[in-house]
Amino acid sequence: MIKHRVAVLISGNGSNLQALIDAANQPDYPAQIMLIISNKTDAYGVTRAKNAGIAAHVINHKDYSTREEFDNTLNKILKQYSIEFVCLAGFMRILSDGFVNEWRGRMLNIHPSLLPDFKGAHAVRDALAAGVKEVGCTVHLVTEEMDAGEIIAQARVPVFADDTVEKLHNRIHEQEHKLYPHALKILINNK
Ligand code: 4DW
Ligand code: GAR
Repeated sequence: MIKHRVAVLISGNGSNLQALIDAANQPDYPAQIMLIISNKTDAYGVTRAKNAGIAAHVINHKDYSTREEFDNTLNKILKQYSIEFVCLAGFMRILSDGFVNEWRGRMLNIHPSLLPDFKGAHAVRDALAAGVKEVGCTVHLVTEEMDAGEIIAQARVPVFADDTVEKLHNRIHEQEHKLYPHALKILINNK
């Protein structure tokens, strides 16, 4: 079994990172998480990486004067680790066109809605406010345009009358943690 080299980019809790780490620890899963990069020093996902014995780098975007400089540092580290695929998992920095171009077709993102519905940074809140009866999550290829790349996989989640944003997002998370490893495997097997 060839295990392809994957990096996960995070900015926060990293529950999707944890799902990818756990999936990659299965001997028959076609990927190994080699590297985590966070743009936030206090992201709990960094602790998850250390607990899993996976290399973790924190690159604070405030240390760079332009997005391109930040992205170039990101790219240098990815190349140092011979990374083949990048997974954005709660990574909240917009990546420049040059970086997206370099990783076109090899970089995934997970979004907590059934794209193309509810794009943007407040998808769960917007879906709840819209009163829809069903939401979900989407794994898609990353492009210059936000939340717009080719969809790799989606999962549906019911909305209940007494749902709060937190309760609904937790129900979506449960599906995300199954969807992301499944979607990454699809991408790797299609390459
Ligand atoms: C995404 C889209 C917009 C923002 C944050 C996340 C989805 C995934 C993603 C991250 N970086 C990306 C994507 C993407 O789909 N395509 C590209 N880059 N090219 C967003 O608006 N982030 C803002 C900052 C938020 C923060 O730091 O808290 C921003 O201005 O970067
Ligand atoms: C996930 O729910 C993911 O769908 C969402 O951030 C959360 C990260 O959680 N992504 C976006 O909203 C992108 N616009 P995690 O840090 O526990 O994986």
